[in-house]
Amino acid sequence: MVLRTCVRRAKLGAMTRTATPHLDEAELIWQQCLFAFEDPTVDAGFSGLTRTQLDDTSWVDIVPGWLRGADLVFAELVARLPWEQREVTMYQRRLPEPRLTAWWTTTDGLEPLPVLGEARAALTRHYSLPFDSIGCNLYRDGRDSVAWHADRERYEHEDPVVAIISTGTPRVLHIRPKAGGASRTWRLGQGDLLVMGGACQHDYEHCVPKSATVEGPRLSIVFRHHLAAGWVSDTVVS
Ligand SMILES: O=C(O)CCC(=O)C(=O)O
Repeated sequence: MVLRTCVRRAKLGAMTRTATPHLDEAELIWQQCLFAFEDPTVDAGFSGLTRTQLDDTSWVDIVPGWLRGADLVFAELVARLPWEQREVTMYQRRLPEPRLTAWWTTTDGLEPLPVLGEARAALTRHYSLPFDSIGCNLYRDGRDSVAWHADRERYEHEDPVVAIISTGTPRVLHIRPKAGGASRTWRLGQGDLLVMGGACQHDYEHCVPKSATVEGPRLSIVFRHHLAAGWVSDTVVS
């Protein structure tokens, strides 16, 4: 109960912090509540991993609860990252993206939190790929979303692997074949890991839809590889 109250208060403080450029409420509450949390860590052994083959060449890995201490990571990242409001191209118009984003690559120095370094190292080992960028997405409530799209690094890499950790309020993520056909749905909760691989970014698209029933914020942490040298931060929505 103490933990839940601390997280809720830190979330509220953090979400309104734009008006308080100095010592904000989230930071104060946070310092008072640190004792209530376990240190965040990831399961470097990927126990509980299940792979779903979407077809012969595309797959999705899921590890429930891969990030432990996800509440703490959520509150720290909401409070500390330099959130930006980007624009997206939709229906040939530039519109505010319905979520906030913050980016990190290895060229920026240390990861925003040590556990993100741990996660990056574990993913790099497990998938034998140099994960070198972290994109964080803050869905403030159910009105925020990301529309159907495939990630742009498919233009650069044959089979990019994209790993997503979810924190905060659970949301669904859909994946559907670009050629048409049924979509698959995963409900991603606290600390769950979803990894898209194989030809997924070429042959499938994914989205986090708006939801009339979701009230709380969700923060996703997306790891990508081979991007530090030339990151393209725009999202094109189909
Ligand atoms: O937030 C998510 O789970 C998905 C993020 C995503 O698809 C993207 O940023 O390209």
